[in-house]
Amino acid sequence: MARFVNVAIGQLGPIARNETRPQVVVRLAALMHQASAMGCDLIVYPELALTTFFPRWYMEDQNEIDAFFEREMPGPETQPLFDLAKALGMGFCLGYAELAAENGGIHRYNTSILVDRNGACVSKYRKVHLPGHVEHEPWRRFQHLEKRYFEPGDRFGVVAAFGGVLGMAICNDRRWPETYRVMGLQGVEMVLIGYNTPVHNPPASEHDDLSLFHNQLVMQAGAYQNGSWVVGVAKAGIEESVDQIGGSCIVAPSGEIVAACTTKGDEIALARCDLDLCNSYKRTTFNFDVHRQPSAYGMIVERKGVHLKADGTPLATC
Ligand code: CDT
Repeated sequence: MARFVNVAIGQLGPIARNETRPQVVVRLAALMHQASAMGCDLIVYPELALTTFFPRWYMEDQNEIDAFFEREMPGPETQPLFDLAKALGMGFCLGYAELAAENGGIHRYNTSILVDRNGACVSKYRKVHLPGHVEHEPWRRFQHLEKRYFEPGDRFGVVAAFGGVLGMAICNDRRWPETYRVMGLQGVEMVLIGYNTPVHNPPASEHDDLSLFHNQLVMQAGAYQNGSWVVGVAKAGIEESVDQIGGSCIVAPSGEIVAACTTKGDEIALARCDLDLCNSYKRTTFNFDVHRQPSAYGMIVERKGVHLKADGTPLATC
C-alpha cells in the first residue's frame, strides 16, 4: 500500500515580544485551517513558535526569562491548537521553550513535539546542538544566548507515526551531519526541522550573504545522504529589529526541493510526500548495511573537535 503524507510547512512571520500566546495560537490555527482545507495530514511549525526568539536578549531575572517558557504542554493557552488538530484530524509539529520539573530539579530545553491526528503527543525532542554563547557579549548587534537559557538534549530519536518513521531536529541541528545520520541509522523517512536563523551572524558576518544557501545546502545533503524527506520551517522576517531568513522548504529523498515558501510572513507550502521514495536511496547508494564502514569512523564519537597544536595547526596531518 502506498504511503503518502501530505505535509504543510507552517511558516511564521515575526512574533513581537509583546505578542501573547493566545494571539500566536490564533495565527497557528489559521495556518492549520488552510493546510486542512488543502488536504494535509501534518503541519510543521518553526522552532520556539509560541514567542519571539528571546535568546537574542541578555536577561538576568529568571522570572523574566521563564515567562518565555511553557510549564505544561498542552497548557490552557495551547489547548485550543490540540483541540483544533483533533477536530480537523490533522497532526502538527511545534517548537517551544520547555520548563520541565524532572529528577528533583528544574530543567529548560528548546523542544519540539509531534502531535498525531487525535491530538495526542507521540514524540518529544530536545535540541541537542545549542548555538551561541553563555555570557553577555555587548559587541554583538544582538545576542544568541541559547547556551545560557537551555540545557542540551541528549538524543535523536525516531517514532512510528503518520504511516512512516519520523524524527525531529531544531534549527542549528540541521547544520550537523550527525543529526541526520543518527536518525538515518534508525530508518528515518522524514525529519521535521523548525528554525530561527538571523541573516547576520555576528562572529562571521562574511557568511551573511550565504545564509539561505547554507540553509538549503545542509537540508538537501541531509535528505539525500540518508534517503529521507526533510521539512524545514522558518520563523522569518524582521523580528524585534533582527532580520531572519525564510527559505522554508520540503526536500525529497533525492535532495530536490519540491515545495517552498516565497514570503517572509505567515505562509503555508505543501507537498504530497511519498515515503516509499526513500527506498531507492536506502536500498542502493545509501544502503548502510552494505556500504558503510563504521570501523573507519571511530573518531566521530571519540573526539569532540580537531586536536590543535599551540600554534593552531592540527596535530594529526594525515
Ligand atoms: N536558532 C538557531 O539555532 N539559530 C542558529 C543561528 C546561527 S548560530 C548563532 C542557526 O544555526 O541557524
